[in-house]
Amino acid sequence: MEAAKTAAKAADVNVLLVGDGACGKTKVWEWLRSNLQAAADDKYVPTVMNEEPCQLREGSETLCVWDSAGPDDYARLREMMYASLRIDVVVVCIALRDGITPHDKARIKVWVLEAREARPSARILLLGTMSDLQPAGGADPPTQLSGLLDELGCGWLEVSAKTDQGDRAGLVSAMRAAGISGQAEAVRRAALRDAIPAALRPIRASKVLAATDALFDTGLTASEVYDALLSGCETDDGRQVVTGLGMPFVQRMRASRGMLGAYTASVVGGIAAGGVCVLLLGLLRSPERLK
Ligand SMILES: Nc1nc2c(ncn2[C@@H]2O[C@H](COP(=O)(O)OP(=O)(O)OP(=O)(O)O)[C@@H](O)[C@H]2O)c(=O)[nH]1
Ligand SMILES: [Mg+2]
Repeated sequence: MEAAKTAAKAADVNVLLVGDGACGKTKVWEWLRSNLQAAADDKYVPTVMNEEPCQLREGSETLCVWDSAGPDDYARLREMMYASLRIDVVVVCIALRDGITPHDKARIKVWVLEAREARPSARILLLGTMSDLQPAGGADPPTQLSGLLDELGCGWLEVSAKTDQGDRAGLVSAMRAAGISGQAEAVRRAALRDAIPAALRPIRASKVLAATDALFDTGLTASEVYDALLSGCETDDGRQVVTGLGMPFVQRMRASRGMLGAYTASVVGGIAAGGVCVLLLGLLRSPERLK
């Protein structure tokens, strides 16, 4: 894994291919590195750990594309890859051999959720594989998936590694663009979060309210707003100002990574430490921001 980590560190953009077992990830990976013979070979060898990067150059950037194992049993292995390879872009692969089925839509959501949990800063692309096996007739995949693509904010591309069909250059350029824009967004979010602690001094309810509004207006998620406010509400003598954030926020916390427990603990801990309680009525005023 050390060699893989070194390659990932040197790359400008790291891309991870994910998707169900036998959906064609490894063949896409071979196709991307122009190993057309391996891509066209019908032999199926399930992947467990493929530490070899597919290195590509796009403009002045280098990309590393990493293959992964599809079955659920390998979730922990993928989790490790997301973090240690510093994944910027996740390509969720869906085999088009039966067109797009309701099962495919459910599985896409599962893969997107896994990616967002493991690597919240990564951008996501959806890739239809095995386009040579796509049944004739019926709506095309982007039309069938249009609602889902809007909901997930993902782009769509399709290829056949076996028959060398699909826009390889377009895929590489989409991966690069997604990686670069995701990194810029991560830097912007980190700068915003860092700016909040200073902006809250001295801590007043009106300032906390204004900071909350400003953070939501810039598109940070509820948990990022929460983290920024809590770090900004630490007083110089180490006491935490308790932020009573309103029910919509708490509900959102429950949905996002079990943060309700952390929230409750900080409220209780803050009260025990003699902190000041600030009730953020602004969040009750506009719960639609929490969606
Ligand atoms: N017809 C056709 N078959 C394909 C294509 N891509 C992959 N296959 C076949 O599908 C099977 C699985 O492909 P893999 O690329 O190994 O699948 P995978 O997603 O890497 O599977 P895991 O490593 O188990 O997660 C192989 O038998 C491939 O030959 C394609 O574009 N067209
Ligand atoms: Mg594989």
